[in-house]
Amino acid sequence: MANVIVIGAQWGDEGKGKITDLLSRSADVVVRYQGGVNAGHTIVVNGQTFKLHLIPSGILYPKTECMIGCGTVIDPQVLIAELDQLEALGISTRNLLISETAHVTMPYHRLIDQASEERRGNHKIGTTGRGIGPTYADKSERTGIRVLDLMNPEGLREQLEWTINYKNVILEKLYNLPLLDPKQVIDEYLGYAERLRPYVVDTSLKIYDAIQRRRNILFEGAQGTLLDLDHGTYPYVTSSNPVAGGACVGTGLGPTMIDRVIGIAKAYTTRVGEGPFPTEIDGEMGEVLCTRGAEFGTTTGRRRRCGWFDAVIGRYAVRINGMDCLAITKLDVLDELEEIQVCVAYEIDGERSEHFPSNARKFARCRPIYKTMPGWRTSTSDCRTLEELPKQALDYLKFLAELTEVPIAIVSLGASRDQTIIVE
Ligand code: 2SA
Ligand code: MG
Repeated sequence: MANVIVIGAQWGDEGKGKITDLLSRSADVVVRYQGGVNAGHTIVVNGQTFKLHLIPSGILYPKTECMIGCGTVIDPQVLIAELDQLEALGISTRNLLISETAHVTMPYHRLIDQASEERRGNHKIGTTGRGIGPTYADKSERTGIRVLDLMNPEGLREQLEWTINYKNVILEKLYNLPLLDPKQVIDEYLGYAERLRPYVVDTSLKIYDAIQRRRNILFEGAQGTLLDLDHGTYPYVTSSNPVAGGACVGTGLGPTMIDRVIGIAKAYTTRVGEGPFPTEIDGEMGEVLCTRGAEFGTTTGRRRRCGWFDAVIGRYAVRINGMDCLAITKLDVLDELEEIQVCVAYEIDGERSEHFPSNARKFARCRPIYKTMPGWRTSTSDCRTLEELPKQALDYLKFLAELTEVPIAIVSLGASRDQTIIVE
């Protein structure tokens, strides 16, 4: 197993939760390296559904250490609710560690995220409204509050007094919003600090230590490649780096210590929020995928836009992440279709291109060139080996592997752990 990064190869919601949960079985340590409570993983174990936003799903395994790395942003209120939820279900959170240098989402981040989206009107990003962008903006602007600041009550009082007065000017003058009461926010966050204190450490040191002890580490990406701040469909992206490279920066680990990168892609494509999406399906077929695939956000409940598999994006994700193999999820959602389209290339301004354009304006003009594949029209959800799959389904997978130029290592055919084919 060694040190593996799991990333989303599309626009998020590829089913990373289930695959990381599966791989967590052989991992000693599971680490989140970017994003915050905009992520949402749904895991079904023995018929029980868990929704986690910040805590790695590895927490469900009693011996797995789980870390929230320095590249994440932490909303303590949500994190504590997750801890409470797990503990209420009898799941120990003793193995959780939180980076002391991760940044903290504050009430003004959520307010500014929502207000700025409203202000953008037609230019809105379609964010999750969880304050993610403003938290990362403060990190870059160097006005952020870090976990280690929370752990120092005296310093925090002074720091927050200054910061909240500064943010109040923005809230009032720019967005016409009521002012925050510094004392109230300080008291609230001091309370959170005490609840979180036992978990806070230098996670980079812990990860390095685990590597020296030859532990298997799983780096769990949130969102997906096309939502990457640098490599995604900017400005319709999130404010962090979900790509594999982000795992090094977001944990404090050198690239020579990574052994393998696994990309997760749905057998079709979905996207939440605004921004171009060449293979998006309008009308009835989009509705069919949305309903059969239960395509609603874990975090916000928003309906996901649905489209066909896009191999141009697949190849791009393979390149940007240095991907070794793919896990294809939700193949069963296509079970009843008579025909399935796969985007093999784009037409851009009258010319055929096999490559994802880094220019976002160009990307918005891309028209998909499809190859039509026959459907299989039988249920695949009980298949446990490739041989058990209908021929058309196997051909479909082979075609995806050929187009993306990486082998398919895992096929997922439903939400539960056992609805999976591991390709030997
Ligand atoms: P943000 O809130 O600043 O990160 O939003 C910026 C863009 O990133 C997209 N985004 C996501 N897209 C898919 N899944 C995400 N996580 C949740 C989930 C989404 C949900 O796992 O289901 O519940 O709605 C996620 N997080 C961010 C977002 O839609 C914007 O396009
Ligand atoms: Mg998700």
